[in-house]
Amino acid sequence: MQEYKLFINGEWTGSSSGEMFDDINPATLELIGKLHKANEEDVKNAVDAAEKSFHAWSSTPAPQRARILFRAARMLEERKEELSRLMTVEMGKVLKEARGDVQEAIDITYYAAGEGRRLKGETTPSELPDKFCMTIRRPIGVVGLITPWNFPIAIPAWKIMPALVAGNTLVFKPASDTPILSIELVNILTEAGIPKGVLNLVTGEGKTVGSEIVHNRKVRAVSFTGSLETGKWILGEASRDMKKVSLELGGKNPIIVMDDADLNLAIDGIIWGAFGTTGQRCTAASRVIVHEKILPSLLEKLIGRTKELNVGNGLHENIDMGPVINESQLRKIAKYVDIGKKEGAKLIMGGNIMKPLPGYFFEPTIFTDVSPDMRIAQEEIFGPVVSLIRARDIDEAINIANSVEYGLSSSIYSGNIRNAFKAIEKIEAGITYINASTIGAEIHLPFGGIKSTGNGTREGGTTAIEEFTELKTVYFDYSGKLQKAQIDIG
Ligand code: UN1
Repeated sequence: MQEYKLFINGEWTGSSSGEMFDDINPATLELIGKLHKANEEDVKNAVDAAEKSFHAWSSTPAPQRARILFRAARMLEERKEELSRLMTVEMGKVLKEARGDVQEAIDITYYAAGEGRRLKGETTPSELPDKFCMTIRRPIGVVGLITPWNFPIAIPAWKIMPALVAGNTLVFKPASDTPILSIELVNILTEAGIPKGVLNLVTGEGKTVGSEIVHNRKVRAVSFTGSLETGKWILGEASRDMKKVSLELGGKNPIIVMDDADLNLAIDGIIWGAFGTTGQRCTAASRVIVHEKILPSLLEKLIGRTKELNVGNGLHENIDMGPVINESQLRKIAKYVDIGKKEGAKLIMGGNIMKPLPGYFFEPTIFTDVSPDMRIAQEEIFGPVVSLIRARDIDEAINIANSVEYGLSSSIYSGNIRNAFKAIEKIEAGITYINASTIGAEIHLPFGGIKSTGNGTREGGTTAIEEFTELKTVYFDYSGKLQKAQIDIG
């Protein structure tokens, strides 16, 4: 069985505890690798290595840093199919989606590399003569990255690539359910030429590895994608040291379907948003808010289409929906189905763990008669469960959409421009799709949410550069005399 070590200061290193943990294929329950379990001491070593390498890396011209990323992007492209297969084996998502995940990593790597020749600040006039004003971008320093398992290579790449091109050095903790893909990513970046100490990888538990990253005084920023509960804890702890924190947390994303919608198009979007990636996206469509006039016909079509979904091992090309990631997620989903039934929602399809299959499979599940305040309509389930909620008109639909604590993605299906613009303006979310599902964000646009979904940062696009840089304001006075702003004028 292959063993995977930690990557500290350019060396693959055994953990100081000597402990290991297993990486399991969620579709077959086969062991696919053994990982070294880092402890606090390992993280300290990784942070020290990142700190030592910061001066040289941040002094390297950004276009030169970017050349390494361009090389890494080409290597990712060459290895796309192999990495995609590995992803399906390690994480369970179907092969087509795994290819999309790797493609997203390729795209963000090229995009971030392009930023090496931009990293723009701005220039502006001064209120005084012979004085020049501008802003420049500086790296933050040692940055801690903590990533989830649902996008095993795309989300690490969203964070790593902009952080590197901006000149930061990194301590990266991947999710314990999908560490091997992260190790492959680190291998690629190292082979592409990232110098030793600049990118360090520590695998292990949140309560030791994650906690040390969050508490270590030398770490100046933490970027985390994961649960609301962990995000709140990180924000509380890290802010005591005034660390810069960026959080991408949960979602309870609605699709509104109005009575003037193209119903077949809406059904396509619901199926894709609710059951794509087995519902395990923070952008997953877990609520469908339907105009009451079309509810019966929508339901009939939705049931028909859901019945056609093939659930199984995502390595087979005919499979539409793979397993969930692990046993505790499986139990959590089953628990929410029970909660929904007890709350009085009507379970009309699915609701069960698929026992005959060896892996962690759950049936595509549909609830109707869901009222907006039920727990299944409020809390993130992160599985293939969708709740249908009735609405009388657009205003009620938008009120229901906004009645949750999250605000990541949202969608409306309607042929009416007024409905679409109302949704654009009034839905409380970081992302709104018109006549498209809630998932499938493109990497060159800002990604993130409002309310409990995050703390205001956005990943993707140039906003990712903002996440990983500090602005410095520069005043350059070439008058040769003391000039007093706000005093010498006016
Ligand atoms: C996530 O689920 O954490 O838009 C991010 C999407 C993906 C990103 C999801 N590209 O669905």
